[in-house]
Amino acid sequence: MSLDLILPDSLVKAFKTARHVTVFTGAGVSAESGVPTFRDAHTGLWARFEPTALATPEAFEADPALVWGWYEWRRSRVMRAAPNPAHEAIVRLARHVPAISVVTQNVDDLHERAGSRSVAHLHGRLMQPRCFACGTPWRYPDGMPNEPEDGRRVTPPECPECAGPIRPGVVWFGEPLPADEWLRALGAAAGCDLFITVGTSAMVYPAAELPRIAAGQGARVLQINPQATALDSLADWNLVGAAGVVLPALIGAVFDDASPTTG
Ligand code: BV8
Ligand code: ZN
Repeated sequence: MSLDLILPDSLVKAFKTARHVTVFTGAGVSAESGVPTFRDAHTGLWARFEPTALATPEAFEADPALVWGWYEWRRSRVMRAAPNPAHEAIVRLARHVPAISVVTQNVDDLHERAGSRSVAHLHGRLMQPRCFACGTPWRYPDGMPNEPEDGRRVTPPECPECAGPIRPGVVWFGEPLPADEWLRALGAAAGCDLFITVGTSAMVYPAAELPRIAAGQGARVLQINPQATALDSLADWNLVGAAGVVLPALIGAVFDDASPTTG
């Protein structure tokens, strides 16, 4: 579906004069790929659990099969998904600006599958599991996990080094962010002159600090989200709509670089 966007001149100018653009994404950017947003991911077996309660080391210790099952269900959805026009538009944007940084809260690999390079994953990567006890990296067997629609408990595999349980390569609540990725994200927020926040409710910290750090450093802030968020008042521009529709139309309109889907 193509969208004829009426863009404020100030926004077009901000894009055309940008030296360094930082794109900050959340679950909403993967929603149109069929990957449930964090709030939508607790259906079926997990419906009676708060996602912020499930995504904790305590929940994994209390019931490893429940939590591992949840992540196998989410991994099966991510592996069946494909990047959408929002992911692709971010790749195209990189061609039109001197410098771009992509910082995501998403644990899926759709930015990379679309072609984005050196994406900072603040909350880890679903595809990089490791041992809960000794930290030894582990590799999933090839092939798609075949998880029932409503999910099921799955006993975590055993670590070949210490026989401890394998855990998903994500950052759980109460756990620190990976220092190198966080430092890269801080640099991207502090060093950009245009900060684009796409598809995030900006409720989880310290990630949600990044838009404020960017604005505090004088960057202009563009928000793309179909719903209101805590960033509405911080943003210089709020484009209300789905990322997979608004982003390609925006890049098409500003840089006359229409994607195959908006031609
Ligand atoms: C830590 C990985 C310390 C796992 C995730 C300050 C204040 C208050 C609380 C805290 C604070 N500092 C720390 C905390 C505690 C906590 C926190 O923030 N709690 C919240 C709930 C208040 N933070 C932590 O625990 C962090 N760690 O602080 O450690 C420490 C330091 C040193 C030593 C020891 C400890 C770790 C946080 C990371 C948790 N892991 N993910 C997993 O995925 O299972 S967070 C997870 O939830 C996601 O990664 C993401 O960050 C968040 C979900 O948010 P969104 O991505 O925005 O998704 P959501 O569903 O909320 O919204 C979707 C949005 O998209 C909506 O706005 C919707 O309108 C929009 N949308 C929908 N469709 C579309 C769309 N937009 C565009 N297009 C569409 N089509
Ligand atoms: Zn181990």
